[in-house]
Amino acid sequence: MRALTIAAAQLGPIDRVHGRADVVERLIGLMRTAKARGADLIVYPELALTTFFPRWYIEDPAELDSYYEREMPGPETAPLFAEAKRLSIGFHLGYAEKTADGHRFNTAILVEKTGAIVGKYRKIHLPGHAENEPWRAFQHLEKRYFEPGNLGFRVFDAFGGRVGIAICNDRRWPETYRVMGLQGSEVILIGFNTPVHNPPFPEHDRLSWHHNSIVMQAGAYQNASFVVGVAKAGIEEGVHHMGGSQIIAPSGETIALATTEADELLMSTVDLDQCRSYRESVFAFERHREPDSYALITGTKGPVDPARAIEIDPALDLEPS
Ligand code: CDT
Repeated sequence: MRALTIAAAQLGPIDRVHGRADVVERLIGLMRTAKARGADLIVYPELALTTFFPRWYIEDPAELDSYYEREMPGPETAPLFAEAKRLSIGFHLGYAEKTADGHRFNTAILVEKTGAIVGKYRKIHLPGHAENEPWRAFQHLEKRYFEPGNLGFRVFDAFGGRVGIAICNDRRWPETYRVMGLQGSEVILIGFNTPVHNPPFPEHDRLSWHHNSIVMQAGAYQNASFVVGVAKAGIEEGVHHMGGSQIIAPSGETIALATTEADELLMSTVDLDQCRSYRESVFAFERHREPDSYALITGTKGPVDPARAIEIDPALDLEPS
């Protein structure tokens, strides 16, 4: 048995008036409660330090810049690192990153119980659009405000296991999980901010919770990993963000589920050895995968017509004997 006690720290809304110091204080409060309940690791959502600013078309560069962290820890986040070290608890934190050479990423870090950063991931699948679209009730300008991540889907040996990180929209893509599964992931941490309303296709709105669960449950099962999905939830600046935070076992079963759209801690003590029975049987990749038949997965970004598909994978044109 390799036990790991995980606290998924769903956050309720963070509005523009809430400064970093207030938010960090809130995160520290949740951290203390999680520690008191025995947590080894507390997982905060995507962009956990500010409101979800991609909902606005922001023309003032100084205002836009105010949402990004230039250093981690910085002056306002240092107390979170200090408290983690004092309590001996690890954490995962999502934030907007601006690098020294001016690149902007939607980033998450993994911090060990010592307060040392042991993992960093920059969001690869950026949803939404790059230009202002005033017909929408609200914008989703991640394609304007971030570059696609350049660190790949890495895993980190930490907390007695192998930990992967993905961010929000990444959870909808099977490739995200499989690349980490192929590196032996055991726990995949996913922070998210998901508006319930989908402006181009409002008929999907009622399915937000269903889609949130099925993608993470499938990712967990198919890759023999625990998945910890953590939302920023509730009505934030007038936009309803879904909750639906959950901890999922490698069986694909949800073992802890948020019941509110506010600050809420979901606790679960998991046995990382539970990954083995799936990894050694139905998902023993080394025995059962057939990568020679997956050429289209990396050979094209979008759909192709059959003639182009054959160019990428000539097996698609073989005459059956
Ligand atoms: N933050 C994020 O990636 N949210 C998206 C919203 C839908 S796309 C406009 C998501 O996939 O949950």
